[in-house]
Amino acid sequence: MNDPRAVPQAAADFDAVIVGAGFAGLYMLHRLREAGFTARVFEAGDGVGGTWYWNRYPGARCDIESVDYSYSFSPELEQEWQWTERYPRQPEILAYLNHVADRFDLRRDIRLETRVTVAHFDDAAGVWRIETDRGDRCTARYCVMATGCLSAPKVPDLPGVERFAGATYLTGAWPHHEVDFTGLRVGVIGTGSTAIQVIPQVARQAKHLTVFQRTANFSVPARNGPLPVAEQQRVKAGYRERREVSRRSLFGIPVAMPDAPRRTRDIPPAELSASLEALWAQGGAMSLLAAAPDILMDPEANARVADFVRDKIRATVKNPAVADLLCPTTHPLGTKRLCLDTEYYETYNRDNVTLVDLRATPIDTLTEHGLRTTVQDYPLDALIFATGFDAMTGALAAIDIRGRAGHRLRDDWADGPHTYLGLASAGFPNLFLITGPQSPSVFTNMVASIEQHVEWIADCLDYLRAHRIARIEASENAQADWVAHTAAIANSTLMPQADSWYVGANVPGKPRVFTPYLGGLGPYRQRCDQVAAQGYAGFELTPAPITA
Ligand code: NA7
Repeated sequence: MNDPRAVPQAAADFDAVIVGAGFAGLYMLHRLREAGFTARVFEAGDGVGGTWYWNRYPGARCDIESVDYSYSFSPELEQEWQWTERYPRQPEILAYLNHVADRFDLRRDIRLETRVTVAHFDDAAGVWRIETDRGDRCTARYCVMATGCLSAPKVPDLPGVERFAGATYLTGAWPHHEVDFTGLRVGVIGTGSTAIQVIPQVARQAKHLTVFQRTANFSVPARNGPLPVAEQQRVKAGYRERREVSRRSLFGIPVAMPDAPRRTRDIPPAELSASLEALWAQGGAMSLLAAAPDILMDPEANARVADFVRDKIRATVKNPAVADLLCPTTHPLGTKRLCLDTEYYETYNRDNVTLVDLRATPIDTLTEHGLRTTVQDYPLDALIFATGFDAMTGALAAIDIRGRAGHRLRDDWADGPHTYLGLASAGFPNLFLITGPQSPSVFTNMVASIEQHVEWIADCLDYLRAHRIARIEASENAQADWVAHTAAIANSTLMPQADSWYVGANVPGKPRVFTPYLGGLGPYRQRCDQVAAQGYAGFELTPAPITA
């Protein structure tokens, strides 16, 4: 007898369309093909790599160590690839991803220079209808958004920008050729993670560099350097265990979850200072955060570490007035992304670098010859916008996504994203998000989070095929509970206090919602596994009709 709940399932061009060919899209394609599904990837860039394709600015580097910021799914890949530095540079990560595309023969299913503009769910046929800016039209049973969390760059709407006669650069869409700033007067707008990488590099080349700072940020030295072969071999010998610790950890790095975290206020001041000094000397942002386990919960704990970093800034920057400006005062440490740098603060000791405080003297306009604040003209030959991204939702909002009964994702999310586990959204059957809003994503090593999502999605599609399920859709109730749970965790921390891109504060008009899931990758993985083990609890599954 036919199941009365059964829904149509017309033939489709592909089992899945995947949007984006960065870390997420490449692995999703590989995993689906391995499981016997057909898939097509559409990628806007003319090469694979996602974030690492676009962000080619000088100094671009990952803030997670190379040996961890890499795929774990293939032990052979793990063993054969050689990293050269503790923290990988953009060209090296891009080369790695190109190697992955070749090694797993992924390119034949990837269409480059093709941006997905439309993804509509056809209720009657039970397929997604996809359109691209090249006029492609195709259907797929599933649509997987591998669009990235930081992939929609944001240029501020500054008056006079069209008048500026010099060259302008956007860090998130950097030219593919080398840019030479030798002999030029260069301006950088922004002092986030990106600017903190770009500024020391450009300062070495430019005749003069003017940094326009609106908000000072906390930054920790990377202590980057070559990765000795012996050290890499040691990691490779113990990779399985290292990866396992990362998979169960809070941040997706090989630091085990503490059994009974100590409160910072219980740590004697001398012991805390000694451990902070040691971590500062060793370098790395995540480990500094781990030094005070309640740093994101307890204002007093936070202040102790923040004071330590401010003291370091003052000890490094020779001009006390400049040092003062560089000391963050607007937010607790870690509530904006804690930056990782190489000689960032030292750069302000150079004679050819000027720091401008945009809070005291805001930008008035760009002119033909430079930038004018409310008090002064700064002549510039080139201007770099290191002004960030419409994070977490920007790339999804740029696509016309419509689900069941014409639901528009943009409308449904007008008051902030609504997802179940950051993987799916009610009203959008057979649509999956990789590292979507309300998943751990940017609060972890992205590659570890991507692998967890990709594997969960691939297993899910396998289950649906085996059980002849035509549609999977997040239930409204499960979604509401998940959104509330995500918000409750965020609100129990200091995180929402900062005007960060985590809350969308950097995009005028964006609803203020704390978007990443802060419960940690390990616990989140357990929850996702539990959902799957319970036959996809919290999802509505609709069978396909039995055909003779
Ligand atoms: P961020 O962290 O969003 O930083 C952007 C910077 O640009 C930040 O200092 C902003 O100041 C500044 N900004 C943005 N708009 C303006 C205007 N209109 N005027 C002056 N200054 C402005 O982006 P990043 O690219 O550095 O880093 C994003 C993530 O990529 C990073 O966290 C890593 O995860 C990788 P504000 O703080 O808003 O006052």
